[in-house]
Amino acid sequence: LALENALRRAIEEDEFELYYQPQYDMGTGRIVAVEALLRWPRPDTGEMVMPATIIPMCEESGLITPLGLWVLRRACRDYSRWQRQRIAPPRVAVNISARQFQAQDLVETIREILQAQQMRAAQLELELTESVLQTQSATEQMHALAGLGIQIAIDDFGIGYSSLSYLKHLPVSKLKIDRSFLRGIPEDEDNKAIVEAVISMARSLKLQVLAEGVENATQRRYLRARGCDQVQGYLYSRPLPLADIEALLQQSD
Ligand code: G
Ligand code: G
Ligand code: NA
Ligand code: MN
Repeated sequence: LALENALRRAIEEDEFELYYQPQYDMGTGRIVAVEALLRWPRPDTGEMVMPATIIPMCEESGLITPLGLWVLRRACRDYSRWQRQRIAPPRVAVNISARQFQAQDLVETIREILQAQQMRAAQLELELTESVLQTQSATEQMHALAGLGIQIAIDDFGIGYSSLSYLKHLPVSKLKIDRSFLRGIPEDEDNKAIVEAVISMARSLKLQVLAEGVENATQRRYLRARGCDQVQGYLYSRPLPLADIEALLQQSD
């Protein structure tokens, strides 16, 4: 409860920050998107609180609604700034939690934010986990978002339990292979089988595929040889605070 109260105050006091991690096209080497990642530098302890702590607590308490809104607004505001500076990558990616996705007014809220920031829908990508995809209303909401032109990526792909057939019926543009499957690549036979299966399935379904958690050149060579489209990970860049991602975008221009 102490943490919950502190989080509530953190929203009011505007204490959260977004870090950004770039996603690269393997063919061109260019940045195709940056993913917004939530951080809370706690003023009282000096600790950097991570999403794994923040998000579950906010989902339980309902704080995810104002926090999720803050994240969307901030990410789009930053993107709009990059457009004015002429350093904007093709897209900004924002994580949406399951509970946040259930809100009935999400589509309208996103439409208003895009309009306020003069962003095209195609410049926003939402990262949803498989757990979001289970219900009829979620399916309708995804179609409404995709209808606006928003890109939808499935995050942490492979760790959920959902059947794969749903992918055929949903307006998804990208699969993000969960970083746990990159561990031990290419020696780990099980992970190798999973990564290759996802890449091949993505190709059959005409989806983009991105590998998360790429940490070394061996993994990079392996992924390139298997036809993975995009990569994200410490080999390329850690998640960076605003000033640092802006410097990186400037250099990559
Ligand atoms: O930044 P870090 O790698 O610790 O993030 C861990 C997880 O938290 C990631 O899988 C990411 O999807 C999730 N996450 C990060 N930022 C946000 C956010 O703003 N909202 C939601 N719902 N999840 C986030
Ligand atoms: O899947 P999710 O959206 O949670 O992924 C983003 C998280 O993964 C961030 O918290 C980020 O700090 C972390 N991350 C990003 N790149 C790497 C990497 O190369 N290795 C590891 N171990 N974690 C990474
Ligand atoms: Na994510
Ligand atoms: Mn992920």
